[in-house]
Amino acid sequence: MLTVILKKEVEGVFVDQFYSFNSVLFPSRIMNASGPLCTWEQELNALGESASGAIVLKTTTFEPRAGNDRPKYFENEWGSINSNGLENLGYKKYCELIPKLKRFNKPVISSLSGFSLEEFTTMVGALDQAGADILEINLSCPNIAGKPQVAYDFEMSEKYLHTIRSTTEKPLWVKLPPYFETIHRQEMARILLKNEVNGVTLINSLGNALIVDPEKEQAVIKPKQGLGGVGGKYVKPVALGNVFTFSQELENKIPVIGVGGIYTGMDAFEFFLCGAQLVQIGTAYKSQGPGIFARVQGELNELLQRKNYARIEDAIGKLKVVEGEEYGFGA
Ligand code: RRO
Repeated sequence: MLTVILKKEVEGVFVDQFYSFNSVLFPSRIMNASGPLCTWEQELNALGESASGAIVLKTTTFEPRAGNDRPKYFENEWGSINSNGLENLGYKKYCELIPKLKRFNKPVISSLSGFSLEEFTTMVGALDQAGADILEINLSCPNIAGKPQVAYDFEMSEKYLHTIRSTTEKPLWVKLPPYFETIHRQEMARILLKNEVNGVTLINSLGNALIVDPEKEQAVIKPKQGLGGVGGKYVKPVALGNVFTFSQELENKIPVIGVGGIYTGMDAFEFFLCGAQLVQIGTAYKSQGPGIFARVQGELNELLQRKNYARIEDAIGKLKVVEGEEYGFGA
């Protein structure tokens, strides 16, 4: 097995208008999150034509899936809830699409989730062969009834990642759910380091949450009695906390990809301050479409200029601790 060696000094370097991560060149640090508007060929082409720094595909499964019953998506001013249920074309179809997506000259990141370890390894082998630049192992889909998220089972996560790592030389990212205890973040960071993963995407939606319509006195989505994964503004502080702790625990050996509540350049900046090297946009991309990537990039550039940062690298991981009493009682 060839181990992709991550050296702090080569990660995130800006080379000829591209950022290099895992020896893969990204035209921007801002891209779509796996989930919204990245299932069908037309949506993937639109991402290719947009300013998104990569084309991240909807999590694929072994077999094609129609997903859960509708209505399975709802959005309000604070964010979204989904119970998509892994609606996707199945990995064989994505293996056909990936070579075509290479014409856009940006990384093609294939997200996948197996219902068994064998399904994972078969798909990893095929998507690697098809030309995916990075494989994002989704251990955190919250919406399959009776299938708990693998990432909340540390023993199983370790077993899965160990085996998957030995089946491919391609960069492996792992998509994780939010963790709420420091010790859980530390334990998962240890597993990621031990199994030589190359990126960690934080966070998936906040699982098994509920949004209620008080007028109709009912849940806003249908599957699983209305329970689903929440994203958007609702989850940004949870995402930032996870990004911050994981960045510290991983000591820059594994880049963190931040996701959860990015609507503006300022939101993206907060993720970079907390240690994210790259960021992804989910809920806001779904409601605003592919134009969002250029807008957020433009806002970030303006913000950096206003704050006298020559480049975003200078702000990454630079979150300060509070000194004095600026945020004390009465502030
Ligand atoms: O398809 C989904 O229901 C879904 C997935 Br795979 C995921 O990873 N996260 C999410 O919020 N929804």
